[in-house]
Amino acid sequence: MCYTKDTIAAIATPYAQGGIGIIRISGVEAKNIAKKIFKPAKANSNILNLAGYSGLFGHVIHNNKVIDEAILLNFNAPKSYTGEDVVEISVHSGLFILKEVLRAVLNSGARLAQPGEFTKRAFLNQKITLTEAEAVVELISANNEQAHHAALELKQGKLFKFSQTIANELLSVISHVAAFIDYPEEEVADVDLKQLDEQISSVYSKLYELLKTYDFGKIIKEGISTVIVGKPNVGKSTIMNLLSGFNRSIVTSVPGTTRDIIEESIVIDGIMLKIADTAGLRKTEDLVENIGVQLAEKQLEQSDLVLAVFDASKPLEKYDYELFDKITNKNVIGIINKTDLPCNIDSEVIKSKIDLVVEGSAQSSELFSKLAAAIKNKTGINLNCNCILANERQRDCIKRAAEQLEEAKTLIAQKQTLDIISVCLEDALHFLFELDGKDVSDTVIDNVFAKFCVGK
Ligand SMILES: Nc1nc2c(ncn2[C@@H]2O[C@H](COP(=O)(O)OP(=O)(O)OP(=O)(O)O)[C@@H](O)[C@H]2O)c(=O)[nH]1
Ligand SMILES: [Mg+2]
Repeated sequence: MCYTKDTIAAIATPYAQGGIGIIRISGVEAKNIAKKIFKPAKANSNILNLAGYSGLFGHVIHNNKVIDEAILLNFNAPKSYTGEDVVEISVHSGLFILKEVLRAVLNSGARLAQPGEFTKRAFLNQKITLTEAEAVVELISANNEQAHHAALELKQGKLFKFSQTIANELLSVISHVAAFIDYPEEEVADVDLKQLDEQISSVYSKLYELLKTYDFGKIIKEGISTVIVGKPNVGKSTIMNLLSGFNRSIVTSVPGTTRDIIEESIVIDGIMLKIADTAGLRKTEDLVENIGVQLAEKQLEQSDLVLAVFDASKPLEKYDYELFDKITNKNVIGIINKTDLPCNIDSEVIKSKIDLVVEGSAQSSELFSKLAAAIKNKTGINLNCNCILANERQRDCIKRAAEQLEEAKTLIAQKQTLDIISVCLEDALHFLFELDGKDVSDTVIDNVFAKFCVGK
């Protein structure tokens, strides 16, 4: 497989000013290279004899010039991130220092690591599975509690274990069919086609459930697309500002203030929303506002969650009723705003149209807590749900495996021979193995690790 044994190095921390920057070296020559550029403070210390997980204080010296004070950390193979000998040199994170230390390391015999090459070596040395390696990217890019939770589960092998259970179930079906085909004279139980169909359906339904998690995974990473709608002046922009925690939208007492779509990403109780404030829905002769209203209607169609706002101080009117029609089949939270003013609205009508309604004033933080609870309730996000597919590659493996099982079921229905049916079952198993990096081509591996940053 695509594994070169040379020693690689890279800056493992962001290339930016900061407290500490780390240059990571991995490979058989790691310690020899470090020895050439690192002078321990204690003269009798020898890098080559260092125990694993131990460190030394000293200086990085190159071309007889001190570059910086440094801490050298040593990891002996196979007990390191990559499974190889690894040395990490921590210095002050200055752009010049980092570059000079890296140059010193490269001049002393290391090669600059490619993006993701450290993690790729960890995979090739069987320290982690392919899905765990992918989890590293997810962990680094997680920007909210749920995305972090899902990434951590992936890293801890939840998907790997789940896919293994499914693969084992399929394997036992395949083994039975194969034994029956290959050893007809032995006492292998008959393959009952109805039973075979049921066994395949059982595996298929697990794959199908897993496939559904992909969209969920996307939502928790990118945010639930949410729109705030309602007729003009009901307080949509005030709610936008309440949720985002700053004056994102302009608020005035003039109906028709918001025209463009105003977007913001916010995290409420660990749930990420990509929220859009929109123009008030009404018929208008104003050219600019009219465009805003059209944009709002389009946004409403595309969004997964709708916050439909009503003004408690005014009776329901035509535009409110039109809004009810537009949101019939959507995931909606109704908000009866401005309850600090004398009430003139028939809130029962709203509650008969929308199953989850909160009431309050966008000018008070109480509405924020009520909305947060409603959003949690509506989005049904459960941090303890089963494993989640993290990327297109993983989804593709599961999808192909499921397609092969569907094909096998069709063949059973057509009463085809077991030989033909078992080819589909074996293909399905191959795609399940591919998910975790068994049976996987170099191109797939290269693609996975190309998504990493240098130094990871
Ligand atoms: N009393 C009271 N006034 C509110 C409340 N929420 C918003 N307002 C006021 O209502 C007016 C309209 O608020 P906006 O947030 O601009 O309303 P909007 O729905 O975005 O209006 P458009 O962008 O014009 O469609 C402003 O004067 C707000 O200060 C509330 O809960 N109580
Ligand atoms: Mg507005």
